[in-house]
Amino acid sequence: MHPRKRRLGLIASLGMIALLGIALLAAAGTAIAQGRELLPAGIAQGTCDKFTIPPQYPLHAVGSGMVANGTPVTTGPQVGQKEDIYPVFDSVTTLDVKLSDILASPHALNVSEMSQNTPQSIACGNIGGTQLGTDLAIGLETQNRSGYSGIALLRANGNQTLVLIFLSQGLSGEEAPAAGTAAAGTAATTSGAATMAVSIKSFAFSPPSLTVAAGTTVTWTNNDSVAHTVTADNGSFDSGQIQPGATYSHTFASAGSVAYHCSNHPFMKATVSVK
Ligand SMILES: [Cu+2]
Repeated sequence: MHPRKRRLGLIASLGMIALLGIALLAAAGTAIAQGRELLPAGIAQGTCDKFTIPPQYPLHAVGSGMVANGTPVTTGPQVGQKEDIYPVFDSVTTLDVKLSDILASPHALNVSEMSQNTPQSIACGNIGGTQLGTDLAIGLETQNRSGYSGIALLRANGNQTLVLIFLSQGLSGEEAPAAGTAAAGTAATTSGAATMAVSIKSFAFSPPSLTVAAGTTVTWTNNDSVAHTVTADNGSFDSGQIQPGATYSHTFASAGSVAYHCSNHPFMKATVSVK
């Protein structure tokens, strides 16, 4: 699709987002998985290809349920559909600068992820486009194959500018699930079988809690469109990057409970209990 056409479509969507305002922000917070991964954000001089660091206008970090200038909102229960939902990360910042001043020279809105204590850009948008009243909506393009993309809204408000960021991951679509993966949505599964399957889909491990007999081999299949890892919290196993469609297996020899996570997306957490 032509980028400009896509951007116009995004602006149309943004109109609704702007109208829904805080109500939508609260809803976005509830859609987030547990955990608060914070993604540093800012408006920098330059373009997404080359911008200054640190940013001229730092923004509140993008995270789950970060409403009202960095104050977290209490996340509610999981509601609505359980599958194929995409957690939305958000950020709201009021800057003490006029939007027209930001627009007076080239600026880019960049969101980063801390990778080994170094910020790496994961989504970025050059600030420009058609202003709708006081609002300018921009698309945030995936950077460094992060899978993150989204929309930012910059709203002129006198001498201030309200900046809203909505970011999600995997929105460009997923590949068809591989055959033979575990059914999703099961809270806990018990089995004495020698092999068990866990599906990685929509940025979640399914089932999130698995109970197996000692000696069982568990196979994880990545049914998402981005890479994930299966990493034991205690370091006893680590898959490395599991590309979309690929699998990883680990045999649990001794009894005990092992929590694990995805090192790319620390909010992805699950447990295997070995009896
Ligand atoms: Cu992951």
